[in-house]
Amino acid sequence: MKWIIKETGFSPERNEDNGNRFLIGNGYMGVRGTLEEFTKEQLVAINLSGIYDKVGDGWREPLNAPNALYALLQVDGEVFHVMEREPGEHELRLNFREAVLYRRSRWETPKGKITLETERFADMDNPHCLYQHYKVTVDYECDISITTGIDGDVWDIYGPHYQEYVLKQDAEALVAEVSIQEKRETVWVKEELWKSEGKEEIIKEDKKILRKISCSLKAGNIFEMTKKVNIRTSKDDDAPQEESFIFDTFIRKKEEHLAHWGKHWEQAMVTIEGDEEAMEVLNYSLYHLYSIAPRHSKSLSIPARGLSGQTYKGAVFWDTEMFMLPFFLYTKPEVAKTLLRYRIDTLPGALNKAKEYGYEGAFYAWESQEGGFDACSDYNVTDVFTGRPMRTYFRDKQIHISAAIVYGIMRYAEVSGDNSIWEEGGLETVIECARFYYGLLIKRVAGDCYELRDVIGPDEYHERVNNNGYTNRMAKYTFEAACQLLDRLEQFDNETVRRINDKYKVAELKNNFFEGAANLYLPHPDKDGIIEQFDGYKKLEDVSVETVKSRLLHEKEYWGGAYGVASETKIIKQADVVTYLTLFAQEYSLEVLKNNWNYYEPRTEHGSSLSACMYAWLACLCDMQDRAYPFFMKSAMADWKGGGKQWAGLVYIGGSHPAAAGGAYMTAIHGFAGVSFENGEIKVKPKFPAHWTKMKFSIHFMNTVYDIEIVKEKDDYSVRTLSR
Ligand code: IFM
Repeated sequence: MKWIIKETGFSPERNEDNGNRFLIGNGYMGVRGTLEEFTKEQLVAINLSGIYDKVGDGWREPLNAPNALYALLQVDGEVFHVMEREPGEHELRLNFREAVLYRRSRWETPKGKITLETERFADMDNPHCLYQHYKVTVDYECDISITTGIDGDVWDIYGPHYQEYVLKQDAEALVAEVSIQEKRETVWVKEELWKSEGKEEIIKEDKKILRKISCSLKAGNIFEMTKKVNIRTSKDDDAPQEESFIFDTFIRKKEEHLAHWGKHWEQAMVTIEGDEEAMEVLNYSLYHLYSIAPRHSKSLSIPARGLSGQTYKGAVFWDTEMFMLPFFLYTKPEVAKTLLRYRIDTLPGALNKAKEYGYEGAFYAWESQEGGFDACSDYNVTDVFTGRPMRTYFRDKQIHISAAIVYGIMRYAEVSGDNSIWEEGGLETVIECARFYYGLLIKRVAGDCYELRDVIGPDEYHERVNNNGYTNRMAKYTFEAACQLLDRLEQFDNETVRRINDKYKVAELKNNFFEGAANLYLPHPDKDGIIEQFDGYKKLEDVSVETVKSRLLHEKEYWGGAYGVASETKIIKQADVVTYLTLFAQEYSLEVLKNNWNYYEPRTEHGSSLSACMYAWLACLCDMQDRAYPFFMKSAMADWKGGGKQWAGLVYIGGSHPAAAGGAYMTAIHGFAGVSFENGEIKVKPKFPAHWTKMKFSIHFMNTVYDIEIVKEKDDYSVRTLSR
């Protein structure tokens, strides 16, 4: 495998996608794969994890740090900026084994050639640091200058967030200290630079502090500079690591960085023989996940668009627990725990949200920011026709979010065997989520079962529906999980038992949850084996995705909500019943699984990047690997290819797609490799696509690392599972 994603030739229309495709990061920050001379117009962003700000009536969103990687080249007084002077040769190349982004641009001038080569990486050992190498080669005698330093005029969607700028030169370093509005937090950026030669002039502008480095080069000469960028915020509580930045720091840091990633891949790489392309795009997906993993914190999660910008308000959705978690759980369980601790620590936010609606228990934020604050607005989409906010019900009605957190915690305990999660508040989290669903159960006078009415399932195009199968089954799962934990309460440590007994009437809760689980209505397969997505779905207009699309009056029009083109039809946004059946496949016959896949797939727009992987995984469970494969590839290529949906109405939703990356991993491990965990054991029942001959990967299970190798010979598989 080459471990390379590259783009050859410069096309300005690719700038936006390339920002996502060539992203580097270390969990503390994500650096969009934009070019050195770019500014906010080309969506440059050093997106910071876990720090948010709100300006006026705008949406609260995460911060982009001042950009200290900025550098603009001039030769003999003329600007060499790709947008103004197209390079004859241009290549962006991300080596995702190394996690280093390389750029090479060459301009031909009447006098000769100018070549610019850069590389950058985000330090994996010190999450505050970024490194950059910048090299100019000329083949004729000329004067060059590089204007470089800190560009504090950052890209914001709902900014500007920085209120006060303190820009200074401190010893040799340039420093920008910017204070943000909402809570008067501060972001500091320090740029230290080593250069091969040249004189320097400091330029201070409103929001920028730059140095213009000038020198004369002879034909064949090279100018080089390396940079260390240090970013801290007032939220950081770790001690700064003071280290002088000298000539060979970049080289040494790069070696350490490569060693770190080398170790990571020993654990995380998935080898696929017989399909180089699939192996490449899958591991590229894993690169994205690891680049945004919050390893520097004990309690932090991953936003739906990773660290690629401020889209979706930098908020955490169910994407993390349902799609990204397995990768971390099987390869870096400590990161999985960090993600779940974020949910446990934001339980107070979920309890408050429930109270706000007059509910019991924990209603987690649909779009979670710091402290579990729900960033989801009641008007979350802007209408393309009127420019007005549209009332949407994601925040109020997407109640399946709380069950996703329970699902994540249960999976963590089951796979890691780490019971400390219960002592740390996992138990209360599950109980409060179960209390939430219990309080929402509705029983009709004449009926004999409980219902969950007025909800939104994973398919967001149909709002305020009754008895969404996925939601009901996940609520039942939550009751079952809570019952199971309360049943074995006495096995937990004394302190946990005491805490729970002090807080709750355990016997009563057990009764309630048992009753909830036993009586909650679940839609049964009809005579054709189809599970109705929600009450009344079958009566909706049965048209094709293309027909619905043809009814759009505007390309950015939102398909769902009260007047959306899909709302009165059977066309759904993303896997819904299919997600339900994937997670609970063992409860249904193969025929039911297949019938639903065949029924819902043509009715699914796949308008969310979360959709394809569920179709892929369920297809594997239905022994339809050939049908699974294109969906798997779609999921794994969400960022490799780019071109995903950019707009929901007039709201920008572009960025990277970590849930699709995690979904591709789940499909590979659970679908094609057929891994499951039963009674404390790993079971492997492979179902390869026709051309795959071998898979190799490692999995953490119950505190042990297992190396799994599956070889396909003719129609037979041999499986070798070795514990390390
Ligand atoms: O969580 C998803 C949701 O299911 C569909 N809309 C986008 C969200 C963030 O990825």
